[in-house]
Amino acid sequence: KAGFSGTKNERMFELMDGFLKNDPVSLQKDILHHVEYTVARSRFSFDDFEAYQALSHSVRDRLIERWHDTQQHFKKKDPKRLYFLSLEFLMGRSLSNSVINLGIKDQCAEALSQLGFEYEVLAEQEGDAALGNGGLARLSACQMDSLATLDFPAWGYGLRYQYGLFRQIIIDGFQHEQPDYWLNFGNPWEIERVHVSYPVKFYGTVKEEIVNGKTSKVWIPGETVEAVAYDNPIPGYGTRNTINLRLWAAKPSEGHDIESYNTGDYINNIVNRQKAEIISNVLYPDDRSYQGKELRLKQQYFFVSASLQDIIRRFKDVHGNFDEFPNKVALQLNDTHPSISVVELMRILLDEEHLGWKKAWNIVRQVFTFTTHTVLPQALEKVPVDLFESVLPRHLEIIYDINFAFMEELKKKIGQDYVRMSRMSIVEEGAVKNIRVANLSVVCSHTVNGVSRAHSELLKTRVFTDFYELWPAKFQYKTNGVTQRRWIVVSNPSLCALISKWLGTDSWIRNVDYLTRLKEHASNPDLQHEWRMVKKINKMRLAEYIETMSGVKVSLDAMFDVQVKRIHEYKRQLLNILGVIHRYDCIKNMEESDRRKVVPRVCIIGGKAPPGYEIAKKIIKLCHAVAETINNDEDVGDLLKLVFIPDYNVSVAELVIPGSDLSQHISTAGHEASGTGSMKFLMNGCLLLATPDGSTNEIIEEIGAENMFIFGAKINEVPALREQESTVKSPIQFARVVRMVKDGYFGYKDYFKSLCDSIENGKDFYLLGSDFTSYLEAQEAADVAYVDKEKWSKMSILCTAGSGRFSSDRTIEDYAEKTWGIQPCKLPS
Ligand code: AZC
Repeated sequence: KAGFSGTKNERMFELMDGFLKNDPVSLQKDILHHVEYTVARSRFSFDDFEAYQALSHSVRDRLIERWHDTQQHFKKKDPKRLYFLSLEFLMGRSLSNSVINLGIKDQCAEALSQLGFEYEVLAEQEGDAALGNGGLARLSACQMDSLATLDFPAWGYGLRYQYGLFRQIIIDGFQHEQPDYWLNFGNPWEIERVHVSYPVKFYGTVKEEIVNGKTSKVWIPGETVEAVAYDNPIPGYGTRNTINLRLWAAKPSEGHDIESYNTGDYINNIVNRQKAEIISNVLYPDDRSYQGKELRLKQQYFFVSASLQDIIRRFKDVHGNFDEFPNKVALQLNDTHPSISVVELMRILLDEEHLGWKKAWNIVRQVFTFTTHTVLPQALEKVPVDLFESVLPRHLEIIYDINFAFMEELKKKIGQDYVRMSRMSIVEEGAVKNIRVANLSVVCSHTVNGVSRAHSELLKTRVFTDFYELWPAKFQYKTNGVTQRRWIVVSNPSLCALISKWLGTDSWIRNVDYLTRLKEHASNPDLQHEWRMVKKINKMRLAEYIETMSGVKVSLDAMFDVQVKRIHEYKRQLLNILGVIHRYDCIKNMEESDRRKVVPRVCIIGGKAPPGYEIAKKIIKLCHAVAETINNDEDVGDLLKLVFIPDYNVSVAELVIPGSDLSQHISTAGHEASGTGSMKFLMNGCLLLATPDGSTNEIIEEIGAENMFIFGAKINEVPALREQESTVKSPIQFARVVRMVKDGYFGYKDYFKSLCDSIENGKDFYLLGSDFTSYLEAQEAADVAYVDKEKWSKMSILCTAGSGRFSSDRTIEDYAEKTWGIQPCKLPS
């Protein structure tokens, strides 16, 4: 431009015409540009999907600008960074979330409408990024949103699976799994970084070498695989800060076994090379049992090794030695899955940086923090020593050394208590020798977090008792939270508008404490009326969806009673179904005059069963069998419907949760570490019918038991009840409904036999029988409350008003302060 006299950088910025603009016309230009040049369709003819792609690229361009500035800013300020290591992230859709966080939804909608497209229709085109199983993985996604929004200098690291969580299809009531090849139609939200790649080694042998007069270990790998970075920008809300989720994909390594090419079998060698990609191919679809799988161990090490190389490279760009490492780096272990990273960091510091044991160990113990998400013993990972030795021979040596040092330390503290020492050892002796990954994580982390207060108590008293006695200060908890951006603003726009109207501000989207002010209006008939209207809109959407998916027409006057989550015995979907059978049985046996008093219900169940979990799959089939009977029974009509929503995932949740009146969180007390579904329902003003498990106790504190329907044994009552279980007869109603299933009332008599056996007297581990009576009472209380519209509306408003404590913003602030020691690092606006 004439008269230009700035620096080269300024000149370039000027040539770019500054930052992209967000007015509808600029957006239109960008969309058309991407239609033509990125999607390569004619601007005169493109369909909804192509418009979605072009829109996404336009939004992504804006994310990239912010991403660059954020990274530049972090680089300049060099704050302590948090690295969030997780094998699973359940991100769902990105478009709807990005336009909200960038504050450009309305502009996009306007731009599109002038081009003849509807924003909502385009947003529906996007498939879910389902790189995770359930609660743990969705929690990671919510926490990334909060980290970005609160301006924390954070990075997420994970695996870029080619196949996400399987798609559930239902044929004749049975679950079938179909691969989720989610990248089939491209993924506009990721940026492939071909120049960011690291070699990851496996197998081979370890030998000793003399380096600078000292003996050093050298690992000669048997296989090398390349990890290539794919970056996924995560925008904050109401800030320009945009952080990164870096996912690794496995590619054959250039240096891979060159020798073998000289053998002449060219084609076969290429095929073998290609096998490297298997590592990041597929997500394990059961997050509770994966003992002893070689591929699983390789996945874990692969993503951890690449991440640490990346983190250390970034650190070394600025720092000449490792003294500052603990002041600049916090490494968060999301469950035990990334825990091999403690050993990998030790290996790097010892064998590559030659720091010496004491110094290396001192660093490792200052940087790692560990959060566990379960109490189920089968989810505490163990890896057979043989497997470890073959895949990661040097790491096994280091684990033995860590364990030796730990045992020595222990001996000094507790004396020669060998029984206790063997319980705490990282190496489990026995017929098959195992590495106890949970023990490794506890020993090497400076803080161990539970995900609710109750969970933390269980960790102290049942799971890690010995460790708690040894290091009480290490044990903390951070009650989980979910992001109100996705779970209200994105998924429930009508409620979002209503809340902002009544609060006179939308500040609650960033500062959720504002929500409590809704309490003042909870009894206001005008708000109550508008609140019910919003619920009705959402119920209509859900009813339409149900009809499309299952062909069942449901009445909007009925109470929508929902249980959606992974299917597991401890979550007790079976209790729910038996409750529905009881309700059905009662209606069938009623006089016509009494039927008029029944509160109509639509019972909705959804969730995936792990493919190898037989009982869980039977529960799904039972749900369909019972639904078939009930939904076709003219005696019952609209008084009761049962529907199963197939392929439950994040985007289905966004539809289901806002449309629910009541939601069930009915795990056997002491089994749900926290539960986060309950928090999403709470935010959307759905009443909870729940057991006092996980975070429920904290929800009770916040909104009062009188605004919920709580039932069932308490955590500390469960062990005794289990012991008595075989001697106490289960209630008569329970025996009756189980008998109906057993006798083949719903068909498939033989198929359901083992399911019924699993809850028979003496075998009812999850205490369905023992909790059944109080469950029915809670359901009755919900019926009574539902009839009183004013009361119900007030309770519903109080749920939303009390949900602020369960925002992931609160959780993340707590982690930042008490666990990670990080500070916000905000881009100037
Ligand atoms: C889940 C817990 O089951 C759930 O209670 C918790 O709310 C959630 O994590 C987030 O902390 N756990 C998992 O999804 N998976 C494992 C392996 O625990």
